[in-house]
Amino acid sequence: MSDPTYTPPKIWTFDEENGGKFANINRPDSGARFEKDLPQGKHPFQLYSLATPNGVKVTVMFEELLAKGFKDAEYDAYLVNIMEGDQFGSGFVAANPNSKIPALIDTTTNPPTRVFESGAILLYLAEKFDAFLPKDAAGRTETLNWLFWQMGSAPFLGGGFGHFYNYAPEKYEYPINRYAMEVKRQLDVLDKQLAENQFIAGDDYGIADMAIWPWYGTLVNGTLYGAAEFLQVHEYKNLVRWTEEVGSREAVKRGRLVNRNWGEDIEQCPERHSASDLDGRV
Ligand SMILES: N[C@@H](CCC(=O)N[C@@H](CS)C(=O)NCC(=O)O)C(=O)O
Repeated sequence: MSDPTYTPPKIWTFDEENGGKFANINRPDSGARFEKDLPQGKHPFQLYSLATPNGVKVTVMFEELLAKGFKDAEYDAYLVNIMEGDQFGSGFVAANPNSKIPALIDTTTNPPTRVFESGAILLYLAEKFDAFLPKDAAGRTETLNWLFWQMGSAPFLGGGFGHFYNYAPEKYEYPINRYAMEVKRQLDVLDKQLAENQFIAGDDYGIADMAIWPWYGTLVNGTLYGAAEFLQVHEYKNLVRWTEEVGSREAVKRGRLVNRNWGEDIEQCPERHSASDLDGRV
């Protein structure tokens, strides 16, 4: 497996054995693998997701909107078990042709609107409710700078560092070094930004914080990949301060539990159809 003399063949071919932990779901093609409609509840928004960092961004946004008093932000959240391949059912693929959680259907439009990619979902909801996104051009642009920074940067943290440090079948020095360096560089970018600003995009908490916290906040608080010591995250003092401040928000605590089907019983809320589904868990 870790043959240092490996020479790529002239043409790459698919070998299921090379998929590691994700061998049963990864394939080099896209599209539906089986027929299955998505369930649908009674609320305006239907979310199909899982409590991974990309999923949590959206459930935190919904909980923040509800906490702010937007009653029309009620949502049904259904569990998509990506390790069992739920994302390849025909209904899910119709909602997101990229077969990745989170996927959202806004049933208040005619026809219903599908929204996929967590950053697009945050922006869609922020615009729809006119919340968590500054109205002035400069503030809005700065928020979008950081929202898109997250979308471009987190794959190096997740698909790069997290994959090789945590999931790969063996530890390989070259990729772990490469991605640890890049992730530390990213942590330094955030730390410097947070030295000058209370929140990521300035004085106000918003969708940039919601996008970045589930990845970088959980890395810093030690709940992502168990890599806090390896990356010496305590050195990023401003990032630690922000991680604690954002993590202590009630809506963040609630959002983290939605579509979660692991951990202690009290931390699990695989489906959410009403606020009371989370009561007593936070
Ligand atoms: N850029 C996408 C990434 C979504 C993503 O990678 N989702 C993962 C879980 S965190 C997934 O659904 N993986 C299933 C698969 O790759 O088959 C977003 O932000 O929405």
